[in-house]
Amino acid sequence: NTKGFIFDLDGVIVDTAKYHYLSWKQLANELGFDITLTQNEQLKGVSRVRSLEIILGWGNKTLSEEAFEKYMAEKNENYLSHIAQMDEGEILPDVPKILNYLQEKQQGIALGSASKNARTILQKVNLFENFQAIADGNNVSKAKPDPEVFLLAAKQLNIKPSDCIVFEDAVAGVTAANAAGMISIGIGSKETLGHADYIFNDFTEIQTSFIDELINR
Ligand code: G16
Ligand code: MG
Repeated sequence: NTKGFIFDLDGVIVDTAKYHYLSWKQLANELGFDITLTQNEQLKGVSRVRSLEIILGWGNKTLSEEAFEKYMAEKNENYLSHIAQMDEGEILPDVPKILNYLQEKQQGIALGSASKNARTILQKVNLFENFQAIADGNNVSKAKPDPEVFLLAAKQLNIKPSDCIVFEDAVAGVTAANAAGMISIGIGSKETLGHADYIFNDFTEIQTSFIDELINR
């Protein structure tokens, strides 16, 4: 019995949301306004382009196409300076335990992330070798909540979507997994991820017996 287990990156494997936040906040400050942590929730799982559009809306700013590109590049440069400092210590609790268990059970393991920096981050935290397939912001044209990134991950694994399980922390990501016809597992709070098939606060709450159930269903 082989299932495809697809992991989102930011908020599921590592907490890079805090670095995205610092970089977007700096950019907003340059433009003369601020971003709150509550607002930041709405940027989770959202593409870089869409994030800047949303932020400009909050600040009531419009930019020329040229300036928009410049700010996107600047934000990414700033973000990459944080990423450069990352190591294995930033992997979220019990993620390696679950990845190792899935490998032991010979299951398909893929990444399904909106980030264009996904490969770099996996390498920094030394998890690159754990993934058989990587679908990220470089391979898709439609961002979550569109299911494209997860359908691509399933295709790369050569496992049909209905045999795939997605771990997601973002509202848009759970919606995307559901739209792909996959089992969605929300990592976070019941308040925000109520549309997921299962919800856990983090991987420490996920028992291997639950993984077995998913494999055998
Ligand atoms: C992540 C983050 C988003 C970020 C997006 C694009 O998605 O959650 O906040 O805007 O990637 O990242 P980048 O600017 O590195 O291309 P995910 O899908 O891994 O949660
Ligand atoms: Mg995420």
